[in-house]
Amino acid sequence: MAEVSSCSVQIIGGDGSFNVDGLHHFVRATNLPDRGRDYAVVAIVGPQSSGKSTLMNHLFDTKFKEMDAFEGRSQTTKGIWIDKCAGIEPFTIAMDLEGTDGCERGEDDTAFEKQSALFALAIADVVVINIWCHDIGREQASNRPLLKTVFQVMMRLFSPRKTTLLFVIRDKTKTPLEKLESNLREDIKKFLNPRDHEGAPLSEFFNVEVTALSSYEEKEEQFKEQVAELRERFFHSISPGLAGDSRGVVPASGFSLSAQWIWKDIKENKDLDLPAHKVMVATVRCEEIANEKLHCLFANEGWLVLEADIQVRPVPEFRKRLDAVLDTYLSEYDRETIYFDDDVRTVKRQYLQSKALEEAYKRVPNWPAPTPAPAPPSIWSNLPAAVSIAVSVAEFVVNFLT
Ligand SMILES: Nc1nc2c(ncn2[C@@H]2O[C@H](COP(=O)(O)OP(=O)(O)OP(=O)(O)O)[C@@H](O)[C@H]2O)c(=O)[nH]1
Ligand SMILES: [Mg+2]
Repeated sequence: MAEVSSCSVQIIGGDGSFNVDGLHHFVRATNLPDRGRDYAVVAIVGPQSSGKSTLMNHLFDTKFKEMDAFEGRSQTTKGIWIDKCAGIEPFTIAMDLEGTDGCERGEDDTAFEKQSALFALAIADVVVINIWCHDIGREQASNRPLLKTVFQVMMRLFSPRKTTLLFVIRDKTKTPLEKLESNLREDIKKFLNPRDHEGAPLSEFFNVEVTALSSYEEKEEQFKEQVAELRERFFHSISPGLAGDSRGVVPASGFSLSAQWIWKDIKENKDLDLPAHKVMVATVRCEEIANEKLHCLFANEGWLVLEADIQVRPVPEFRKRLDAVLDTYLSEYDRETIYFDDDVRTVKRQYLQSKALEEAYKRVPNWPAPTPAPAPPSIWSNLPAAVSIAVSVAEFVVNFLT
């Protein structure tokens, strides 16, 4: 069962269930929809009990649950949790994942770790890969299955943008960072199949960054200083910065929907086509916003006065006054949909316009029958082929779900 705490929210339970209410609660509490494209997501993956939650909490002042060292080493984070990074601009969402290789799930049950790694890669701008320093360059290291998972699932992801993989090496030794970094890059190469993505280099899909931290348990002061330095890199991360480019980012008001659909596809073992997802999200959100505007329009004082007037006498310039009210809501629609796909928002704008006129004619029986309001142009004729396929899939999914 999904849990919600006052600070952080478990959006995916250990059983793979999606906590829709919890995510809505988080989105509302943080005013996320107002951020437009001005937000970033940072996720952390890594072996169980490797200090992931501890690092996130120190980096971002989040409140993820950490293991109590005096209780012994066992699984602490279950499923996937999110929290707001405190004091970081732009608005940044921290995502804490269940550790990999935990004995709780057993050696053969790697389904959840693959699914959650894919989710992190699909949603986050920066994926922190938390690894032990002593594992670098070792054949039987605990980071092996993790790296294998990350690069395997990457093949199922079609993303229009580069994600940043930030390797954080924990409990660094005296070995210089340059040396560790080159060993790590050698390790990574072993997981890349030269035929994957037609042999394109890793750098085409990811920005790879490497950093190292002293042990929190042995050298707490140094750890804190280094974490403070690392934190600096998350300021203005999207302009452009650590988070890379913002191509393909879903506007913040579509984040919740997007996360749910991506998780659903992952659970159903589908390849993830993020550009198509973006269009699906745009279709649903633009239509929701258009319907909200319709609702507001017919509750608007200007419209109500006009509607009352025309019931008793002819109103000169009725259409002009109706258009003035409608324009207010069209402008609001334009503002609220600005970051969504242009083709989709144009189609849904025409839908808003024609629905508004249709409804106005229905409510004003004395009004001479107008030439019928133009039917909303077929999405098919307005959109490029790839987009229209995605829109129709979206509409199918929406119809199916509702
Ligand atoms: N050696 C060492 N231990 C650490 C470090 N940071 C945290 N720990 C300890 O590691 C234990 C696990 O910490 P968590 O932050 O809960 O680890 P986690 O990776 O989130 O664990 P799971 O959520 O169960 O996967 C705690 O006892 C921490 O105090 C570190 O830098 N080095
Ligand atoms: Mg944890």
